[in-house]
Amino acid sequence: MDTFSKSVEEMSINSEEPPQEYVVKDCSFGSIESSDPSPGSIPVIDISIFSLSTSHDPKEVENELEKLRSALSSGGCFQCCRGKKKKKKRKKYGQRPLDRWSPTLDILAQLTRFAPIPIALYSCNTRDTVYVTDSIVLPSAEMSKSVEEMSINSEEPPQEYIVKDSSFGSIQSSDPSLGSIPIIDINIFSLSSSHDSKEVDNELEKLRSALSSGGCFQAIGHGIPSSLLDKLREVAKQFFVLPAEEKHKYSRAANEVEGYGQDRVVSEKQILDWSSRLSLKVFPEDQRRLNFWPENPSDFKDILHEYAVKLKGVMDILFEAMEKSLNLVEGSFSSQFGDNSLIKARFNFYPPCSRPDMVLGVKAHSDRSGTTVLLQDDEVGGLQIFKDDKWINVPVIPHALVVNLGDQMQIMSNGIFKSPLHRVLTNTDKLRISVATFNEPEPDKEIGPVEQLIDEKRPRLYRNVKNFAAFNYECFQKGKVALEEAKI
Ligand SMILES: O=C(O)CCC(=O)C(=O)O
Repeated sequence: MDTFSKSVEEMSINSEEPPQEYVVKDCSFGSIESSDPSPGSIPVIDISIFSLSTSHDPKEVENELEKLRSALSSGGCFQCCRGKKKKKKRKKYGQRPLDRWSPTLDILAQLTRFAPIPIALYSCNTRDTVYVTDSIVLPSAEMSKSVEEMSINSEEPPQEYIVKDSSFGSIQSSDPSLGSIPIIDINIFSLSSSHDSKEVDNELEKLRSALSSGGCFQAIGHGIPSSLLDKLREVAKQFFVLPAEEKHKYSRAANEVEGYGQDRVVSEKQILDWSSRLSLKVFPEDQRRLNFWPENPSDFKDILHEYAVKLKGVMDILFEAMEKSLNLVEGSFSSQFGDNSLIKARFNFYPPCSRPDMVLGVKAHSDRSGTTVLLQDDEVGGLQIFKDDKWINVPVIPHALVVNLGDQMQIMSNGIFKSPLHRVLTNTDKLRISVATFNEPEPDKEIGPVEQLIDEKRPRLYRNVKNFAAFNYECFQKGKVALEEAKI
């Protein structure tokens, strides 16, 4: 249509009557005239009060926090200002250029670092109005403290950390029997090893059995030098014990996964983990966001890089062995990950906690990855795997790597391999460090059960899924389990 192809700018300049296509006929949200013109329906909040560097009294901060909570949980929208409005003539809030607001926006990002929903900042039509696309869970006064701070002051964990009940048994319900997690010498699977085929077959059978029962084993003979593993734990510890301001240089933004921070809050009922984390993408190498890689300690980057390269080799050996253990065609699993599969590292820091009977370092979960390889603390245990309906301690073997499968391998193996539930306990006097690395397929690749593993006796259990990470996140927010939702 002729008029339709004109731009709104053109029509406006000529003061033309808007064509039919622009005319709002009816709307389930009320007519255009039915708006409330009263000013003040959109709250104005002075967010400078939340800045760490201000010296407002706690009552003032609490009032403004309450105003913020109320604004976001009613309209989901507010206008922010910074400091008290001065009497003398100055520009209105809404007319400042957005770049002058960036410190304000930083404060807001800090404040809402628990928010799962990206905060959209609109600078054109709504001018500097900060608009939150959905209700967010705001940190209570206690929640905004880090677990490190609370641990140093031996504070009682706030309610948000207390595990109330669990369908998988209470915190105390663990079985301390050691040795139930198999130990596998993966050197036997490497091409350069000179083991006879009987030995290889025995170890492959052990691998198949471990992965199809508990979904977890401890790998020895992986070839990564013990000195490198020790250094990795050491730089992790050096980073986490830095002052808060230093660590906050690497803080994860509200809508991001990478960076330093605590548990991401995605639902109001979520029980928080007594741990801090630093999450970094290590492969593909060109997707590394080095601004999140700590400068301090100075050898952090090199040590992580060296570990990651060696670990990639270990993961390749594991894929091949897993395929062989099920008599699959070579590449049945690995090809589903793609040439640019992801490896993400998560450094976990668990400070001592005064209530290990009521608080978990990490709540029970299965990993959404394909395969997870975990370097445990060399002294302090805490990791437990849910196997045969009970929680089993994973013993500390200082230079072994704990391998546990993730949900995507359970799907690819058509349910033969298991992605185990696991959790981490806290303790009263020792801090614990671990480094988990997650291998995931390229997000655009569709994954699904390997055809060779589908037959009449074992029909296809799962449908094909693309971008499992996003699917998993969506399910979690709705209180659903991704593996269940992927079932046919
Ligand atoms: O710290 C551990 O032992 C386990 C960590 C873990 O489960 C995770 O990072 O997902």
